[in-house]
Amino acid sequence: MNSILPNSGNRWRGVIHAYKEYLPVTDATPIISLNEGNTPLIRVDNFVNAIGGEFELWLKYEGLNPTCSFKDRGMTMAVSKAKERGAQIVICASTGNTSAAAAAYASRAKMKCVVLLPNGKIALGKLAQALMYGATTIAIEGNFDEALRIVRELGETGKVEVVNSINPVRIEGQKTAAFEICDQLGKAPDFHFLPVGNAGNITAYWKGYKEYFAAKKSDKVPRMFGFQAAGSAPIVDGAPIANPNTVATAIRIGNPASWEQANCALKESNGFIDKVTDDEILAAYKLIARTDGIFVEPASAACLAGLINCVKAKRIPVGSVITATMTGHGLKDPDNAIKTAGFEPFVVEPKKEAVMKVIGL
Ligand code: AN7
Repeated sequence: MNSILPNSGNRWRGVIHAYKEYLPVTDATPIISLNEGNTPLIRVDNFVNAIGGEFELWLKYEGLNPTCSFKDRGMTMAVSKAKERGAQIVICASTGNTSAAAAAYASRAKMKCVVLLPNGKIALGKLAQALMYGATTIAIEGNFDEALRIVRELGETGKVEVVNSINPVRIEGQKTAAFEICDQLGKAPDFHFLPVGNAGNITAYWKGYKEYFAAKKSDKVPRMFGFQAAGSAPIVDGAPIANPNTVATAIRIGNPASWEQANCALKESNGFIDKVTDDEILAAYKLIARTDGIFVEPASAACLAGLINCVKAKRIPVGSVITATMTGHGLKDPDNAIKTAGFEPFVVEPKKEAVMKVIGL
C-alpha cells in the first residue's frame, strides 16, 4: 500500500500513471499530466482538540495539486481522453476551479480552452489562472447553473468537448483521491467528509472507495458525509435553487449535475448530508488556519464546519478515523482571507523600537 510504487523510477508521474489499471485508458491514450495527485494526508490533532472531538482527523490537502484544487485529478483524464479522440476545443462552465484546471491541461495538450464563469462571483486567484493559462474567458451575466446549461447545449453540437463532471471520465480521475487515502492511511477511514457543490466529487470518492474495497485494497468503505452552504443547499432542501448564494463561491450551485449519484452515495454508504451557514464556514476556515497552519478556501472549510456541528450533535463515535477533503487552496481567494483574518498589518516607522512596541517587548 505504497502510493509511490505504481510509478516507474520512483518518480511520481500523476494519477493516470499511478492508477492506470482502474482507469479507462489504453496505451493509445496520450497522457496529459501535470503530475497531479499524491497530495499530503495531514493529521490535525490541534483542530480536533479545539473542537472537542475524540477521534483522528486527516485532511487530504488537495490544494497542493498543480492548479491548487482537486479538479486536476479529473481534468488529466478529461483532457487526455479529449486529445485521444482528436478534439480541438475543450469547454466548461465553472465556479472557478474547474476552469483553472481545464485551462492548464488544455494549454499543455495544445488545445483551445473556453471557460464560462458567473460574472463577478469567482475568486480572484481562479480568474487569474484562467487568464494566465490563456483560456477564452467568458463571464456570463448569470450563475453557474445557467453557464452549465449553455455548455451542455454547445456540447450537443459535437464541436466542443465538455470537460465538466457530466463528462464521466472526470469522475474516473477524481476517484483516485479515495485510492490515495486508503494507500496513505493503510486502510479506509470510518467517515469521509467533503463539501458538495455540483456533487461530482462525492460521487467520485464513493466510486473510488467501493472499487478499492472490491479490489481488496481496503478493508471497508467509509460513511460519506457531505455539506452544502445554507444559501446553496438544493440536495439538503430537496429542490433546485434558482438564485443560490454563499460566501463560498466554489459551491454556489443551485442545481447539481450529479444530484442523483450523490443521493446514491449517501444512501449506499449510510451517509449524511447537511448545510452550514456562511458564518460557520468562515469560522472553520479561520480555525483550521490558526490551529494547524492549513489554509484552504471557504468551500473546503464547509465540511469542517459540518464536522464541528456533528461533534456538537454527538454524531461521531469516540475513536473514529475521519478523512476530509480540503478541495482548494486558500490562496485562490485572497479577498475572503483578508476580510476573515480579523486584523490588518501594523504599519510602523522603519525603526527597531516601533517593531518592538508592536510585539510587546
Ligand atoms: C474548492 O470549479 O464546481 O461537489 O466549477 O471548487 O464536485 O462540485 C467547483 C466545486 C468543493 C464542490 N470545493 O465539488 C467548479 C466547481 C471546491 C470547489 C467543490 C468545488 P463538487
